[in-house]
Amino acid sequence: MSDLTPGDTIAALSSPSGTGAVALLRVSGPGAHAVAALVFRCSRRAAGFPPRMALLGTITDGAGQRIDDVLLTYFPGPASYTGEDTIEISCHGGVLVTRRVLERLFQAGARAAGPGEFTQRAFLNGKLDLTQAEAVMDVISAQTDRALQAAHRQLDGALGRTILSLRDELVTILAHVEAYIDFPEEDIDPDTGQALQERLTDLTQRLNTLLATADQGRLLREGVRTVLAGAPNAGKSSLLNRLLGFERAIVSAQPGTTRDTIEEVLNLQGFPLRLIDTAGLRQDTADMIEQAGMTRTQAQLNQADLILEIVDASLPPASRLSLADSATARHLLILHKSDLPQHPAWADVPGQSVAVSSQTGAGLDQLTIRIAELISSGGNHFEQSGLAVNARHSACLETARHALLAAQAAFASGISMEYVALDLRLAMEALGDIVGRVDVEDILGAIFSQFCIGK
Ligand SMILES: Nc1nc2c(ncn2[C@@H]2O[C@H](COP(=O)(O)OP(=O)(O)OP(=O)(O)O)[C@@H](O)[C@H]2O)c(=O)[nH]1
Ligand SMILES: [Mg+2]
Repeated sequence: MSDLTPGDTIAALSSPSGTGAVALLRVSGPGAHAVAALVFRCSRRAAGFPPRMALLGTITDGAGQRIDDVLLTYFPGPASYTGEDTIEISCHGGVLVTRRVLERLFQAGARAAGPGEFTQRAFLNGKLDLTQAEAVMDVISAQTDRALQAAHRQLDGALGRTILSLRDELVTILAHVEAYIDFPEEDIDPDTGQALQERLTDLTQRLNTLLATADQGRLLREGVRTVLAGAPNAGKSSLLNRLLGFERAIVSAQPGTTRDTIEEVLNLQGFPLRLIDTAGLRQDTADMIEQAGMTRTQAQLNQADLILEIVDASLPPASRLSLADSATARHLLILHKSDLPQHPAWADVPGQSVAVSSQTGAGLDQLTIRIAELISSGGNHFEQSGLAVNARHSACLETARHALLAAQAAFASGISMEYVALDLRLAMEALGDIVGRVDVEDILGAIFSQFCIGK
């Protein structure tokens, strides 16, 4: 049927499976054009497939019978998303019709694409660096404007450029160090030594600044795990409903109403807040289901980024939350039911607190501001650069930082420069891993361009 090498050309449904007005299918690889020629009929076909022009036509089966009327666009490589010849087909968005079109593409010689394979090819063909490839998924999964902006900055290559500039600096330093290895008889004069140390310190500082954005990056990508916790009847579910703006959880005057955890996402000033309502915590229940609920509450507290501790401030303080296991989470005390007279014992509780009424809505604006402040704390570096590294970048940056510190220590101790160079190379590799580019040629190029060997 087709003379294509199997496996070279991939095809997949790029829009969600299910029913919709239109579905988009993509084919990428050296055989894309041939696949299109085989399956597509159109009155203008005699003119071939003009690049980047949508053609209205028909996908036909092997016997020439119509499968669907579609729009087909041909993107010759390298000016395509993957860098390869690509065709995009917009067909009707039915489950059966998309399946038939896809089957026809396979019949014509394409194979089913694996997850992320189009973007992987874009990376392998140098259209994107690794951070940009990751940002594609960040854009798709962004839930708030702030998360989307951060993803777009990374997709534009901002993080990749920052990493490469750090790496370039490292290459230059390494080139100097290598020169001393090549000419060991020449001692490093104190000024040069001092300058090298300063450059290493500065570089470490820049790594630290990037590493400090990891927290914001995680909160933007995964959402802020915000746990509403407190004694039964404190009004946790009422506050959840109030914040969401609809009646998500059951509210009742009976303590122990919420048994299971309930999770909903809220956009709070651009931060995706994963609000988690929990079963109220109390000592004296014999109810097995309520106890199971409380175990879940504790598990949620242990994983929380932010704990909103809710108390009924019209009553005297009873037992407060024990937050020993959640030491890393930010914490805010909510003096709830502020529409009722406050019990005097709450007047001077230590720590941050906000008075709120879910019944009247009083204090909600203040609560929103305080939550945003708590989430943004430590986010200065993110605000300044708009960059937010993910867990993978963070691990590579940590490796680079350790290697740089080791290089500095080796340099200060006066042992052979070979050891310094070894650590610098490790740091360089770790940075290269972030963007997916590791190249020894870089060092050689820097050595020969900066040093005159005949001198
Ligand atoms: N006056 C007043 N009553 C409130 C307020 N918020 C909640 N309540 C009442 O407090 C009671 C308990 O509310 P819930 O939201 O179910 O409390 P909860 O903390 O989720 O309770 P459990 O799920 O049992 O742990 C209900 O009778 C609510 O109407 C408030 O702001 N002011
Ligand atoms: Mg509840």
